[in-house]
Amino acid sequence: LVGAPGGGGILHHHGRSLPDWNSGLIDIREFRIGDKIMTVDKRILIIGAGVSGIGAARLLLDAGACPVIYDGNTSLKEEALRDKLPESSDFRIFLGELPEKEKKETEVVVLSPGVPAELPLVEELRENGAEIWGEVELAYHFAKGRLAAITGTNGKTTTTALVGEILRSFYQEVFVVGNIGNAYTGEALKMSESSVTVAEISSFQLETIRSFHPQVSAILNITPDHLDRHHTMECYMRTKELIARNQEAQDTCVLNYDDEETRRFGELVKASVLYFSRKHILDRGVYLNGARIIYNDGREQTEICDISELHLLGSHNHENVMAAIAIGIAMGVPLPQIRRTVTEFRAVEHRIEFVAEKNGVVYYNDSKGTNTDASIKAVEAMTRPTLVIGGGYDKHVEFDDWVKTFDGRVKQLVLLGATAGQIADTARRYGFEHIAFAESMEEAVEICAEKAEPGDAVLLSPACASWGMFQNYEERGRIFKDCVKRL
Ligand code: UMA
Repeated sequence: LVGAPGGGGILHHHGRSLPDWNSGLIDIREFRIGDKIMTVDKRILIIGAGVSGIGAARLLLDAGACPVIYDGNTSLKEEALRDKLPESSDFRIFLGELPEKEKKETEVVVLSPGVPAELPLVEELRENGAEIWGEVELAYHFAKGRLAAITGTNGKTTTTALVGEILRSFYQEVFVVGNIGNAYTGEALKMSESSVTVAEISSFQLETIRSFHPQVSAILNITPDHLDRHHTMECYMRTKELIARNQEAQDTCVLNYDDEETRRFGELVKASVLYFSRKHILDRGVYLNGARIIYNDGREQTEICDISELHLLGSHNHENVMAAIAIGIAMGVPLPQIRRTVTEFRAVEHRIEFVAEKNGVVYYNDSKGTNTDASIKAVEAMTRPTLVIGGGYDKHVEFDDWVKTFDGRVKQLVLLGATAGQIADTARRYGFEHIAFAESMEEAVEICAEKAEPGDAVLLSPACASWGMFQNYEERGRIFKDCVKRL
């Protein structure tokens, strides 16, 4: 467990180091004066003016600070950013270059998750003595009530959304925040002691946590992703595990028993572990027995539901449901409410989302398939001959495992983006020849519509992030849906 409480320091993995970016973090209470914080003259720099940066700026402004907002993207419009923040508030914005004076005077840096802590600018600020905070860590300091935090390579968003619904079925004041698209900083000040929050937390966000301490944590699975940012699988795994680093014996850590890494991690955590499993009958935990989802509290087994009652496609989704059940139980929601919610819940947008049926061809939007593992699950969930639209930003991963699942299921591959060539080469190596290339999503959808026959499915599940062609996977998914609707 990297940088365990009190530990700090640097751990080495395969020659790569995973520094504790936060060692020596200033205690936020130093900033508090009455209800206001940071009225003392701390100079706070927010890096990134996206969802997180704007959330962090709003929080800091509400709390009485005067932050500086910086974004490296010169094509952003200062006016548009100002419109997102309270009118009369006191902040400054820099786009493109950050003046030397600002670099020198910055005392606290708040990083957006997309900004690597090893970015030269961040390094420079650290060397100048600035403290590095993540946006999640900042939010956590102001948040109140109980917290469940979910990480994992895949299934995070579906599980988080489902847990949100489970919590709403029982609690009054529920917040669903984090990587799901709703900045944690944007909600933290609205919370009270009776609030319950579920946060989707990515590995990017975990890189810069320090005191973040959820009462319930969950790691759904760990497969290769974001290796361009975390460098090695080892670093990526250790980063994911940070979600439980501050947990104590009275807390719960929900883990996937079928994933060797997360099962092993269960032996190391201080929190009480609640496993879920699709493949094993558990003495304690949530598991699948035939088609029935069972909860065993260590004494008795209770059937929650039958998987035929669920509206989510694919066995990976059965895992997400079991994880959500375990998290719901650990958050104190009674079983009847959990049962009702999981059987009513439908797919989240961009996750094997049904779009339309055109000329007997069914179109699914799985734009959230931003890595091979997610896209393998989507391909495996298809029950018709399928045309897949794939490719996108290059995260330096291999596509072999994804291509191997095509056999007998995928009849056509339409590729776009930076990885198109690499995916095509991989597919050909496995004897898959039905490959077309497209310059835009519109062209990709048109090619599919032309080649598909009644009874087929078209699946957008790129196995890659959207960056480079789209702002984010949501934009990619919406453009896909618009193209399909226009057919
Ligand atoms: N920027 C810089 N310098 C850099 C990198 C980025 O200035 O080196 C600027 C960009 O120009 C841009 C801004 O930072 O204007 C974007 O910041 P960001 O990339 O952190 O994105 P946000 O809009 O703040 O959204 C982030 C998450 N994005 C990422 O982690 C990349 C969102 O997750 C999340 O929903 C949101 O915070 C709220 O918590 C998206 C995501 O793709 C969905 N996550 C990855 C995933 O799920 O695989 C981790």
